[in-house]
Amino acid sequence: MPIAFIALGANLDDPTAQVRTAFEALAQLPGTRLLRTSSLYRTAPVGIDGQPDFINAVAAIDTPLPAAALLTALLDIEQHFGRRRDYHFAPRTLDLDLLLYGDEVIDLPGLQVPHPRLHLRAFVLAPLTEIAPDCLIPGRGTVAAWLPAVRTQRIERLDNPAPDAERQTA
Ligand code: PH2
Ligand code: MG
Ligand code: MG
Repeated sequence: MPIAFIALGANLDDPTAQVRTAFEALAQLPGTRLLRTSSLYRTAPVGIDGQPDFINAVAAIDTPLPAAALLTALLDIEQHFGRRRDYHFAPRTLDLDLLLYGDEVIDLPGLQVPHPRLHLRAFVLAPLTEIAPDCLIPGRGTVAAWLPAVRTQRIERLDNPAPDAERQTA
């Protein structure tokens, strides 16, 4: 089964709790194992003015869901967490972005893998480097190699990592 990497982000209604609970929701996807979870990071909004800081993290999962079905499942989880899309980049209880799906390159409306901006965002690169430093972004090299380019983006690793994850749903 392919390993998929998911970015988690929240900046509304106790973002830390949202992200922690979202790890559990990923572990409950059909046939899916939550392989690794990064620390939580407090991050300055990127490309958005006047919003609270975000809590961001990255998870690695092993899943039988094809990429499109996984994306649908992620959007369902966002809904379940009360996500409202009042306007583009509205503050959110939970955002789940599919970053990587094995070594696949997918370019469909609404589903681009690798995520087209993942290599430009410290809030993705830092947690991804933490759990998978040698991980390859198809067409772009390793995640760790991109990190120096985003060092001006404010990001703080919180010293309260989520409990170690190694779960299998029935
Ligand atoms: N998500 C965005 C845009 N900007 N900035 C931070 N710090 N964290 C995010 O998760 C984030 C963002 C679009 O989804
Ligand atoms: Mg996003
Ligand atoms: Mg999203």
